[in-house]
Amino acid sequence: MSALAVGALLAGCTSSRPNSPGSLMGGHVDSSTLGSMMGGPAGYHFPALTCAAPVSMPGATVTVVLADMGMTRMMGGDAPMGARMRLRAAPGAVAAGKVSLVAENRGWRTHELVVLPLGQAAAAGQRVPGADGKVSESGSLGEASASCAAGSGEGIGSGAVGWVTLELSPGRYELVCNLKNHYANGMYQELDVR
Ligand SMILES: [Cu+2]
Repeated sequence: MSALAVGALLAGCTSSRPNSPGSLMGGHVDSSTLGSMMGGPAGYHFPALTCAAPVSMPGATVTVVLADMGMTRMMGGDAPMGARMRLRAAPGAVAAGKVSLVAENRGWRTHELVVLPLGQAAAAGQRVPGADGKVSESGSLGEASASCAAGSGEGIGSGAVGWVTLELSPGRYELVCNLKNHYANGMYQELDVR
């Protein structure tokens, strides 16, 4: 292997770590970082948000952007395998205690945010969905799946925001969207709590 190829591999390695620990402070995401979180001008649409989470929420705030490359708000939550969709959380690491997760659905389909424990040897994205296109939610610590409201519901509609405040112990967690085929289509990211 040439030195050039090694350099390219190393560069690829360092630039493909979306789960590397971020700042322990704050969770605000401005529009410029939103673009990079979503991978740049890759065809993702950003419909305007129709509501917002409470201005002041307990503990550290993690902003989770849910997005897809759908074409219309009438698509609902079901997605075929291979549909392009993403879940991006920032910061990727927070202090233990109260953690407020704010899930912004910037996609055209319905999405949700579920917080699952991540085992010592596991990595985000390794869960195997069942025949229903969903992964097991065993051990779930909570979810934001209501439109313009806290806690669980019928899913976060396109352009809506859902939020939840959880008490998280130090450890590794996996943020997932568990609507049919969404996990397999890439809607997961590790969250580290210290
Ligand atoms: Cu989803």
